[in-house]
Amino acid sequence: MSQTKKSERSTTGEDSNPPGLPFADENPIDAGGDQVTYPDVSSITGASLSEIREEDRARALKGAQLLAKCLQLEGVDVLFGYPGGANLEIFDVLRDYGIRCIRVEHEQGAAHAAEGFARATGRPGVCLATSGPGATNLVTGIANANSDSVPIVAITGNVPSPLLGKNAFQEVDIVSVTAPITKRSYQVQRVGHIPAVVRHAFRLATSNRPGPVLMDLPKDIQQHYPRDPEGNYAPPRMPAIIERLEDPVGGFPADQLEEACRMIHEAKRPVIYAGGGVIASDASSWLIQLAEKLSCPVTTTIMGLGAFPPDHPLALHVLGMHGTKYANFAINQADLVLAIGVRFDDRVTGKVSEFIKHGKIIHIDVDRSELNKNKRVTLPIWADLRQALPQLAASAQPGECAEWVQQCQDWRGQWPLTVEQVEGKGINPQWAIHQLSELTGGDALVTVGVGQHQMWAMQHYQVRHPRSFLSSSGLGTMGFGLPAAIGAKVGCPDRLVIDIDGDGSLNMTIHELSTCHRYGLGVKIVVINNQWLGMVRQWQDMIYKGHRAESDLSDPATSVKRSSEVEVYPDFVTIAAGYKVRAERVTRSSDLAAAYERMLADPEEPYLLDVVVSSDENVYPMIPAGATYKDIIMCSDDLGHDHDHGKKDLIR
Ligand SMILES: Cc1ncc(C[n+]2csc(CCOP(=O)(O)OP(=O)(O)O)c2C)c(N)n1
Ligand SMILES: [Mg+2]
Repeated sequence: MSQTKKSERSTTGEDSNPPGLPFADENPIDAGGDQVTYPDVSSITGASLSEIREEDRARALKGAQLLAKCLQLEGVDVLFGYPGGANLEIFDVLRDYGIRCIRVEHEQGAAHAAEGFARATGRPGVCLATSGPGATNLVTGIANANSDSVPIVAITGNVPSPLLGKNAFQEVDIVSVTAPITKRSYQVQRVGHIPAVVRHAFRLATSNRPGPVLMDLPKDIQQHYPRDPEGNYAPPRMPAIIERLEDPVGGFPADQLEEACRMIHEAKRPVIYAGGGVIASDASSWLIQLAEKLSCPVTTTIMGLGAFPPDHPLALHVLGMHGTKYANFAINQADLVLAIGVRFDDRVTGKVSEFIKHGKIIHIDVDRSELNKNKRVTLPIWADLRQALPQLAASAQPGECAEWVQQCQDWRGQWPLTVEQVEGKGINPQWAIHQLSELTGGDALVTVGVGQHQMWAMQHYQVRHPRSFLSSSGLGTMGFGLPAAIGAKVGCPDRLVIDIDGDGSLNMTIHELSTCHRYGLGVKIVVINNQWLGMVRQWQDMIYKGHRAESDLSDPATSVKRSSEVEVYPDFVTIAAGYKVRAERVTRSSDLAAAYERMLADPEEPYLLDVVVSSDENVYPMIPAGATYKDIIMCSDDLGHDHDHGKKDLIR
């Protein structure tokens, strides 16, 4: 995310508001009709209870309570966290404010769970960690939320203010660490600032292009009570009234709407390229209306999966490195591309100068800095999709594109994504995912790890609803799947949530099985177990002459590897048993359907199904990094043999 980022840090002992933090409650407040006059927040300091006038003590709230109250006012009723010395004050009071904490097993899981919650529900997710290692364990999840524009609020405790900057026990300057990977990172300097910081954090996380915000509370801030110079208890207004940090982005400027409509009407080969922005702004139904009105084929990014129905006659499915051949051909042969809520990621474009080389591009995005960033476009439009798509759907008129639609449909028929299960052979991983898609009717909320299984899930799980395919797309974080599924299940308890994971990826956060058990979260985990860091193995085979350095996950002590009755390693079924999560392994294709049925039988029960698949499958289609759609590799035969290089030379 390339929005302006700032960190708001206090220096120890500094008494003023952090610069640039517009606390509107410095002035007497129109308290929205509650007739109470609140003190000037800059005159509120924090002090221990004994320093507050005796008669005020019974009703006085300390910093941790003010925080919990403010979270409650933001509508937070659940968060994901892990306790430690620097946040115990907060843990101590959460329940009093109706806030449930899902205690994960590692703080990375808390951040991913907050992401899963946010992406599944559309509401901001909250995670809470202690100082030092607790805070740094959040960092991967915060970076992940930043890459995928997910609104989360990360709360960290820190050492008491007087110890800041002194390399105190478990002190990390988490505000500086996270400044480049958040929309903003705050450190609360004074008890009276808590309501304004909370309000800012939630507004900023969710406004315009969403993203992560961090707020760091030194321990004394959590422990102290707000008081004025006379020793009166002086609670700041809750919620604070704040100035807006980001101006809302509107719809189309009139002249641009006219220009866009003209371009659309003239186009003979239009394609819509839709991304995560459509899902984040809940604009999928407008996307469908627009596509249908214009008879315009639609391809989505992995972030946009679920924004357009996969069985729609205009659907071209996913584009990019492992997208469909027909989507990649269509977008590159289009004369007009409507790029909606996308960011021209290199995994989509390949060689960017060749991407959509001849077509015009209209790019609509809420983040102005995305426009003309990776790819120069014909008409950049800075607009909120919630307004821009209805405007376009109302005003645009289709051109003459019937032949083009037919062409796209012919391509779809010509180059379908196929799955093949040969009787008696090891389970084909694509087929296993296809079967799951069929069995669940594409209605599940799916999370994934990172690797081949992620790409196969993207290709073969027919996602039918927005907010239903949660993938670490921008950062590619192995270990995302299980904690994200936990967050999604907490947010959407009535939905079927399935983590389609890789054996390597799951290993990174498998301890969160305990969270599933502890809180009775009926998350289903399907391990596409190929006994490899499969995507690494694929690249090593293609680029490093088959030198499979450190990508084998199987047990070196086992002589028979990766046949259908193998001794797989690690033994996920036994690990799951250790966490008291029911699990089974399936190695034969003929047993898979029944195993899925058993897994899905009880929606309340967490369940791990270890699907041992054939280990040498590769992900195709594949456009090698930095190549173009013409270089697409459809199967291993395309790579040629040693004497004839085929497309091998493209892969570097
Ligand atoms: C935290 C992290 N470390 C390393 C990588 C690099 N990486 C990308 S895919 C992959 C292999 C993943 O293996 P697995 O989860 O078993 O999935 P598979 O490809 O076998 O389906 C690796 C190591 C990564 N994406 N994330
Ligand atoms: Mg694997």
